[in-house]
Amino acid sequence: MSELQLVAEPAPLGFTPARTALIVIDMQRDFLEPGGFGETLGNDVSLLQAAVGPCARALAAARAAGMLVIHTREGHRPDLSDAPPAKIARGAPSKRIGDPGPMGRILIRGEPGHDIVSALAPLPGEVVLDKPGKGAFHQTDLAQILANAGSDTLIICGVTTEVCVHTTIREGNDRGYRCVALADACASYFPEFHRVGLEMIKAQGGIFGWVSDATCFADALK
Ligand code: C5J
Repeated sequence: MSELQLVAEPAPLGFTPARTALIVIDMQRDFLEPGGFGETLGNDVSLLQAAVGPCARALAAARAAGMLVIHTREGHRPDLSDAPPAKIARGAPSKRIGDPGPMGRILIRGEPGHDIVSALAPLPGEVVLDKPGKGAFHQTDLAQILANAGSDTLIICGVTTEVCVHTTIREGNDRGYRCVALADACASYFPEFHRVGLEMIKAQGGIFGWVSDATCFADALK
């Protein structure tokens, strides 16, 4: 497939599907469902539901186009050996990382809460990347996977806009990728942070990326 045009801000972006990856960030029960990490921090997790439908739309379009699809999950080893003490100790959550909760231990790999929500379950053959930090490049093999695939453009969606989505886009931009956030397929516990987070990406002529949405992405691939 040759170069396609994506409607985006601050400017349209040409992209080649064979050199583009869709990265779905942390659409896990721990962030989206009651009783998980997000709720222990005092958040209204229902606010993240808005991103599920648009993420599904983006996934369907990318899959139909045969694009590289990557799902990330934030979480830690059961023995917490990869969890920085400063991360575990942070704030005053109702439960800390590793504590037992209704969906198993909070933010621990292999527990039910660590799973991706069923509506966005990875298909066999799709990359599922476990990351201990906020960014998808930190302590993962994402850079190698993208290099092997010849990717130059990253279409990014998931949660939360101003934390794991932003960290991944900022580092992806520094590593030379053209990074696009799909606005409606991202969400935050803080609607204002979501709005301003998207503004930050595309300000100053696209200081570290582009902003589009799931419908524009799907339309570009039709
Ligand atoms: C957070 C994330 N918010 N996936 N993680 O801690 O954005």
